[in-house]
Amino acid sequence: MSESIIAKREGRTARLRLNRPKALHALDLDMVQAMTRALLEWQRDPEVKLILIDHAEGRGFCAGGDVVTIARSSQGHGEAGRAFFFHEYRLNHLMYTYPKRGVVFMDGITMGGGVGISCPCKYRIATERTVFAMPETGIGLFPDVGGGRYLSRLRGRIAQFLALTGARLDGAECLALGLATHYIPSERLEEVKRKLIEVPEHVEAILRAASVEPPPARIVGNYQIIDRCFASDRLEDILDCLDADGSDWAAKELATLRTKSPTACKVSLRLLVESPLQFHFLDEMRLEYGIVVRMFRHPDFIEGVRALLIDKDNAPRWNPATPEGVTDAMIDRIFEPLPPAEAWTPLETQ
Ligand code: QUE
Repeated sequence: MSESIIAKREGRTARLRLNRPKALHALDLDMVQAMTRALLEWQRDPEVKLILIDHAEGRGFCAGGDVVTIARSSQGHGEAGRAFFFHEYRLNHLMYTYPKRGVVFMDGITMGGGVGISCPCKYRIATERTVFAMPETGIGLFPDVGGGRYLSRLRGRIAQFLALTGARLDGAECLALGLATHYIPSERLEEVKRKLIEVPEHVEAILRAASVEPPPARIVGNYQIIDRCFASDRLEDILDCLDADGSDWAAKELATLRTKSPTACKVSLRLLVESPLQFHFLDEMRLEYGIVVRMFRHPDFIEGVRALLIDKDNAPRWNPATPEGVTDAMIDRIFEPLPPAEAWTPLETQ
């Protein structure tokens, strides 16, 4: 049993605590499998009324997936990458279709894989420490773990903005966008968790009573410019619009976008066109898995992880280096369905 997940029944509440503090609780394959095993057991247990998800002592909540290990192994046969994403997406799908209510405490950094285990929960708690982002285009990936679905359901063109720039949202912004359901000061969380464990049936009343009015959500003031500059599904149009805008905001976002992988940006834009056409979450996961199998062996992923997480020089050399260098045919190939024998499938034991 993995120590990096603490899975424990506490009365009629079942608790999953992420416990890999030295990697900001980033998910590795062991953690994904430990969470899956626990959830499958609790699904069958009529005594379990509520799932509580949080992180153990120290900074949280979950920085993403264990991309350093995957990037290192992807230069070989790539089996470790395939296995990780396959099982991570199975966990995401299990949570999305789970028959019991979940409460997640996004009390700190909640990025990538952390978003994938938060968004399926019915109750999503933001605090003054929440930092929510899908930053994958910075390492040559795209907003996966269901990101295509969660982002594309947000208002206006927020999805394109968040997916391309990897912009960080605070707790108040998460609440305004509906990514969080409650805003609770972090100093109240211990008491809230204690009450949830005491009377899980009262989850809604407990969360409502502990919620406070958040500070103003800054992103609301940028809705108009986001909708205008990110209106197109073509990366080149978005860059042109930001360039022509002339505002400080647009200049800053343009500079950010230029640091991202052009291939990953185009893949993300295409995903946000395709995701709303996916009927079931299962279809979304199958689509994303096909893409990620191509992307985690693309040189941009290995280079992005090197530049941002290993060498930390923040100077990735993308290939192709410019949006014009990434053709529609290249993106088409990344979106081709996998052969049936290699395709993603959900857990069968539900
Ligand atoms: C994009 C990502 C990740 C990221 C940075 C990105 C990601 C991830 C981490 C991360 C951060 C700190 C750690 C760690 C991992 O950073 O998925 O182990 O200590 O896990 O731009 O997708």
